[in-house]
Amino acid sequence: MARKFFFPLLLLLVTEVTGQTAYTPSQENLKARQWFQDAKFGMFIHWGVYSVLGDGEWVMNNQRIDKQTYQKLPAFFNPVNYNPAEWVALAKAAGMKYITITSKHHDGFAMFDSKLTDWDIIDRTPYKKDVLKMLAEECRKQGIKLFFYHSHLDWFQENYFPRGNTGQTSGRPDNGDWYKYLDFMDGQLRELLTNYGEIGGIWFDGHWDKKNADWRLDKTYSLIHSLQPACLVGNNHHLAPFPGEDFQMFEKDLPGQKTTGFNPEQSIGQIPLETCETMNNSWGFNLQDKSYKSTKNLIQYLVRAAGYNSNFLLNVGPMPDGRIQPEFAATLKAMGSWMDKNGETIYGTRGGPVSPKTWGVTTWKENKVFVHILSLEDDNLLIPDFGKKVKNITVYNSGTKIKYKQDAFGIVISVPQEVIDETDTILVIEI
Ligand code: FHN
Repeated sequence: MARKFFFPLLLLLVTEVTGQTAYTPSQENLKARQWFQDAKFGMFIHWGVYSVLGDGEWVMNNQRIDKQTYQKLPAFFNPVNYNPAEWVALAKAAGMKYITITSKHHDGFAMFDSKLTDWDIIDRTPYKKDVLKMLAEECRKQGIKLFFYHSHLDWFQENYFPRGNTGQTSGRPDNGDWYKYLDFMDGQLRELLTNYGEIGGIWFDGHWDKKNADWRLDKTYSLIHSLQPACLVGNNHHLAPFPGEDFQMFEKDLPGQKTTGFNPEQSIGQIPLETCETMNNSWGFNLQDKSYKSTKNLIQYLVRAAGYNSNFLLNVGPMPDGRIQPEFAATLKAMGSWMDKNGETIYGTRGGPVSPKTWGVTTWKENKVFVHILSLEDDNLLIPDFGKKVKNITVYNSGTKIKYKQDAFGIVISVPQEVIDETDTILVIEI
């Protein structure tokens, strides 16, 4: 077959089969992926008018509030204590390198100045300021990358029709133009990728609400990459990655784990990975949720994520007055102290040569393998052979020499009790 017909036909076939054309990331996108994998740790922020009710970000759906009633809420959203410089400084103090904030969650409310709807922070709240623009400027000033979480799912727009599994009690008419909704969504993404400077990535969520719909991902992803080629696209659809996606996220689970039921069908793709988790059990501000995870638990989550070659996106749900609750701030600062001492074993590493174990994980950077022992079962540790000759093994930070024996089967390491750290005993294998 003449070449001039073969490739267009192949492209058409790929499109038909996957609904997506083959995607070739640009050089700046590939560079951004490297940066992302090196960054390792980010702050997730779920913030919206729902925070006024203090019952999480699903309150509109869970309390069966119709949109007429829900529209009363923005009038009470006046975050007079919002200080983006403090938020960014707190993220940095925690050792975080990027922030992913909700530009629009499922309630459809735009936390930015959108010209496509008055259902936004400028037109509907007494605060009348673009909190995302303020944050974007502060992130640029303090050297933190900014990503936007943008919900595919929308409980407010009437063109989000046929509706999906949720938002059935939002009081919308039983008609609408699905492709007009997608045009509206693409229009808001154009605003976010045009008016807020360099955007590190777009974190989509909500595809799962209408799994079989024509989400026109190809068109949306192409729009994003045409506006900002380095902008990383991720989609929390809990499926294997689609073409056009630059990173893959997992929710409340390490990559490949299926402990929460969120990711039953999700296989691990060949693109950078990220897992996300809450500091209590809520994404959006929840007044009553005091089930705070310990600093140790969250540090170990971060370490395990790195061992799974994944980033860790840790969430805060700011209060309606604009403050991040003190319990979260204290834990984030404690995590930052740990990162100050041990960040070298996390930042810029990749998953180690030994697959994650119950005792812990390994991370790898240049000629060093960092062994993160999180729960040692006995005094000797067996590291299966990974094809490298060991030069020496020491305790990270102290440099204390560690006894070991290497043979064809692997490395047996003797871990003396006195070097055990109850959060993370880090050994350095120099190869
Ligand atoms: O429904 C959302 C939820 O509100 C939150 O944004 C999380 C964050 O990963 N994602 C969805 C639940 O899977």
